[in-house]
Amino acid sequence: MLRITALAGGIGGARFLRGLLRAVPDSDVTVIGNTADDITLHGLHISPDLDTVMYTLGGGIHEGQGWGRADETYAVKDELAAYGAEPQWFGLGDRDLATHVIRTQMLGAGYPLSAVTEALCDRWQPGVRLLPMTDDRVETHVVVDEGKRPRAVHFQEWWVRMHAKIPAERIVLVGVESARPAPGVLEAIQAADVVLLPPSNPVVSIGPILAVAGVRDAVATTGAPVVGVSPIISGAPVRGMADACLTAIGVETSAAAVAGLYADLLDGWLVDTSDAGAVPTVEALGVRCRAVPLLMSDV
Ligand code: FO1
Repeated sequence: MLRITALAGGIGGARFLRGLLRAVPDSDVTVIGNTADDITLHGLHISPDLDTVMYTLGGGIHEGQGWGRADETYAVKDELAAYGAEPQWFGLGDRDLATHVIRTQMLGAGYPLSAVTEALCDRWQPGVRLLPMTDDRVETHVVVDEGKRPRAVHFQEWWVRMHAKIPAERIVLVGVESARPAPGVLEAIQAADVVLLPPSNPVVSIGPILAVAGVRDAVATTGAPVVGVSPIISGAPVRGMADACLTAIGVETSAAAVAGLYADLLDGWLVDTSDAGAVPTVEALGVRCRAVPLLMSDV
């Protein structure tokens, strides 16, 4: 039984994992999910990246969006808007709300996020063990300067309301200094036969997971091969706004530059055939590199 451990964020990571499970159906896959996108809205704790993995692998995802539920309705959202409840820029569907109600109830009863995630996955049966990177609170905030003076906004506001159009002066992982890996996270990396970095956002998805104490070291010292898949194809993100995030940390938006972010961890890096020119650059980092078709158009 091949033991695979993958660090994953949202849409790109979830879609890659869906293909992975088809490609190696009899493997034992553990997914360490990003929780720095988490946000509390209308009193509810929302975990976008965990939910995208859970819904995508569990068969409930809104396929076109890559987040939220299929066959969704927005009656509650409309009612909240009728009351003038803010914010209105984050679309919470009626079906999706049930997930956040359960999560908030269980967190309020004292269960850690890892136990909550296990309970939610008991319904969805995603076919992987989904672990939050930490049970502690970590939130990505973005410092933007809209002319008056710099201010920090939650990542979701920058991503969803501002469409990452206002440059991020800085991206800050609030709380990461005191965050500990969730139960099973380090063990899953150390016990893996292979560790994968799917094509998730390197700055706001994979980055926060690696920033949790002990995780980067565990990946760096695991005996298993560590292989990553470029989220950048032909110099651009496939979807999402990883380019705006990479620019914020002064990194070029290219398959080779992202490999450079993980060079100390990687044994292998896959770039798209359109980026075959990057292979020598990546191999010069001491990372084996192959150019293969990376664009995921179906399962
Ligand atoms: N993304 C949007 O662009 N607009 C939304 O209104 C929105 C709502 C939303 C609700 C629940 C959820 O789990 C995710 C949601 N997302 C929305 C996506 C979210 O911003 C991203 O999935 C991640 O945080 C970035 O990968």
